[in-house]
Amino acid sequence: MRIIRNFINGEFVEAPAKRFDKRSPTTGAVVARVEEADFRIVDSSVSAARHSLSGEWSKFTYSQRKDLLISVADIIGRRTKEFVDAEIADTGKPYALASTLDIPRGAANFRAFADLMLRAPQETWTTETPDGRGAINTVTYAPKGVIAVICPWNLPLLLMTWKVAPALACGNAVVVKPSEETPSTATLLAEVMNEAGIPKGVYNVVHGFGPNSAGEFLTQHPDVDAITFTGESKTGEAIMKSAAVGLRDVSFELGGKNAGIVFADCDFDAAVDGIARATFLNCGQICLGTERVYVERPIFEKFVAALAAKASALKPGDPYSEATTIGPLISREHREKVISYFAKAKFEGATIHAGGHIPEVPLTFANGAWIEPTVWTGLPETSAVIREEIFGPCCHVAPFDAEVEAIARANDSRYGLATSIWTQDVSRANRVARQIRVGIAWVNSWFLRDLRTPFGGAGISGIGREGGTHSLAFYTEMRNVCIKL
Ligand code: NAD
Ligand code: 6OD
Repeated sequence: MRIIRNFINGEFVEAPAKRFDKRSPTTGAVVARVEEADFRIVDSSVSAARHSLSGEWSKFTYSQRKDLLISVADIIGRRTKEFVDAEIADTGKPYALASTLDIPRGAANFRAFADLMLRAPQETWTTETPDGRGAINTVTYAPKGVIAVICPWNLPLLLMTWKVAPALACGNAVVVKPSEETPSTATLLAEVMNEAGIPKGVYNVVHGFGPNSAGEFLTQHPDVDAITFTGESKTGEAIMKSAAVGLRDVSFELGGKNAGIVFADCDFDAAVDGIARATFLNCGQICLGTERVYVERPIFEKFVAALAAKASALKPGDPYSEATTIGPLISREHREKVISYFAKAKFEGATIHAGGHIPEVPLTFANGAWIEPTVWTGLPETSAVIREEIFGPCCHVAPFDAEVEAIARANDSRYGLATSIWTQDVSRANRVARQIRVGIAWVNSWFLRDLRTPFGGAGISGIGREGGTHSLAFYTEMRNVCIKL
């Protein structure tokens, strides 16, 4: 049995006292035993990170840090197969997805942020003074210190490296707490860090759960300077309470209940493909995914039928088979949550156009967390299915008659992460995009990412923005140096 260990100060530490099982979402079988970090282990990871900040790491120039991060990207590239296998073991996602999205984006994150400090905006201001001599102001960027990186399970390597890469580029040290569901790729990345020559203590990994476990021990640790977190909005509230003690900075990427808006003048096939991708990719477990779709009435029925056909065509199965186009949910526990929304939709009288059940799968997969991709219509906007984040491969589709109505319905949510708008009228696209209260509005696309842009959410979908030089605001302490002449 594979044993997954905590990684502290450049070494894997043995801590067999408390272990938990990691089960495969495809078969339900135990695939690894994970050593859970107690407070003492978390404390030593934070000490190691703190210590590294005054060692050789602090002497690296920006260019040297850049070279190291490029090496990390190169090694992930060279070891892609290992990373893909690890991600599949933890999540069950199809090979085609892990090998084209998760792992390449993990490497791309290091490339995108490697030269962040070399691109930091340079500001100089001359200030008038009564004696006429004046002063010169410059802005410098110092590392923030020890950063806690708390990660979810849906895109494990992608989302973790999206935070670790800028943190290291800015000269910080990190302690990563991957999700208890996906401990493998953060652990594999530890090997890569050593291989690339990242100094000891700069990258640490602790395993465990949230409350009363590694997550809470880390976020409550007084020597952590800042917390970057991706996960549920409710968990964000708990972490914010921990961060309040000692007034630590937070950056939060949280849940979504994203609306797709499809106008009758759209490229119909592209819109159906796009909304299907936004709803079903990664078995619907993407925060940016679309669980509410509003379609202009003239094409409503045709659109629902086409989307339902896409849903029904998805094939669950062996992640390594080319025929497999949808994986399982992350766990049986998460499936219970998703199924509870299926029951609510049925109870409230939804029309089910596709899915709605646990699918028939071969015996080998009978204990996995499989679920049918599902499309509903006919629910009132007050329905829990339309208001709450489900995080499964399902959406409700409703007709609309006017642009203002579509905007109002899209905005009728406490979440505010993303939207995707489908129309061939560029003026309308621009007008609508500007009125939807979200962090990112895609037009005729979805999850098309440029890593230089600000990424984050409005409302309960997040706090702050990361991406490109916007990441400097969180990962550095900006300092104004004022020199009186
Ligand atoms: P989660 O909030 O349950 O857990 C995320 C991480 O937080 C895990 O590592 C968990 O162990 C830890 N944690 C839980 N409670 C904690 C506590 N009290 N203190 C410290 N750590 C704690 O989220 P999840 O189920 O892993 O992921 C799915 C959620 O993440 C969805 O809501 C999804 O929308 C959201 N998400 C958002 C984004 C984004 O960019 N906005 C990206 C991916 C996922
Ligand atoms: O693409 C990204 O940088 C990002 N943070 C994606 C988030 C996906 C949510 O599941």
